[in-house]
Amino acid sequence: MKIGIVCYPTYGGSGVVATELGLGLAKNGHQVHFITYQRPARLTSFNENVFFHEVSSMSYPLFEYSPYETALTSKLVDVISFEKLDILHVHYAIPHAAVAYMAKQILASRGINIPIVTTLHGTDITLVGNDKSFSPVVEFSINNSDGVTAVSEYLRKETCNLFNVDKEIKVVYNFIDFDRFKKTDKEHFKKAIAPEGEKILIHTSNFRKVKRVHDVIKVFKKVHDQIDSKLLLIGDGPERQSLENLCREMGLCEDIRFLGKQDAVEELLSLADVFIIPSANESFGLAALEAMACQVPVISSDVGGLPEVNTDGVTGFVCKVGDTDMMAKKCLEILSSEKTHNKFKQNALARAQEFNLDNILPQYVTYYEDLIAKSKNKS
Ligand code: GMT
Repeated sequence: MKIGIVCYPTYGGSGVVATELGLGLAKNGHQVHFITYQRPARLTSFNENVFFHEVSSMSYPLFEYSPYETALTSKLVDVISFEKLDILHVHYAIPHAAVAYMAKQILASRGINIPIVTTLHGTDITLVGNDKSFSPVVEFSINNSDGVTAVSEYLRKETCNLFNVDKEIKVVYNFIDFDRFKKTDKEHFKKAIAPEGEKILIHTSNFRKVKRVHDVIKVFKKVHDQIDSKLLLIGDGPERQSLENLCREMGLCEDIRFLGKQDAVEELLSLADVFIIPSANESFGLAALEAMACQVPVISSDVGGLPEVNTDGVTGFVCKVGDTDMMAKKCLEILSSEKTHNKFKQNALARAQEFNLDNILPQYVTYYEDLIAKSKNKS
């Protein structure tokens, strides 16, 4: 198949999923065309089946905001007709699903029929998409996509609750590429970070409010009061300064390291003993799955799709949002003995294996094939 993928090229979850999916499809012999404003962050090496089409738009003094949607639509029309793509898969509804709809209409006027798949990732429905400045467009473009997928059962239900949806939404879970995400021996790193054998807690995110990273520090403080430990904070975002201030106020700067955005997250996850994700909302929690694949048990909140990934009492623990006492208690429980810790590590890995790319990728391929067949029958 010739597949077009539209996504945000950033480090964020939806861009990562879109890129890893494209790379997986390319590995399986499909031709994949990424169409976005920058080379996706995880698209780092050459692959003969992968193409990147950069969207650029002209600047003009009249434009206070550059009309990216118009430029992306034009690029889609151009790439789809020239490359003769079979299907277009857009990740994150805003603005991609509406842009895809527009491109489809223009192409139809030229006698080209292409099915569109929209994958909903979370905030495009819950936090942003639900705002009335976007919701009519989101609702329309969901209903006018040929196929719609959501990354968790929670997100599927929430989409149906928040919008008037007349489309069947298929749940296709986020996945993990075990060629990359696996525990590796990084003893020298571990010695540098925790020279006295301290336990290592870890968190990765975009440091937005919804991630509640302050809770991570509060949990760490309670754990640190009981056992020698270090905290690694990976990522960056709007809450960073306020988080650094909290570390100073709590006198924890010696034991908390802000590592910024990292490419080789799996190497740092390999050092960690417990992963903390206390989000106020999370449609899936890919970061938790990546940790589990590296054998790191997870302390998560109980919102959104997190309980679909992290099984309470098995792969870690699921606690109420904001209940940092319970999160710390459960963290200490996991770390209470090597035997208990090992059991959680093995369970985390076993659960992560259920989300292996090799199991999820065929679900997308079959879905594409069905939509292509349906759209051929229509024309
Ligand atoms: O909030 C993020 O982590 C970024 C955001 C995005 O849209 O890029 O992530 C969302 O999509 C990920 C991939 O499907 C999910 O694993 C995240 O749970 C989801 N984030 C939220 O729902 C807050």
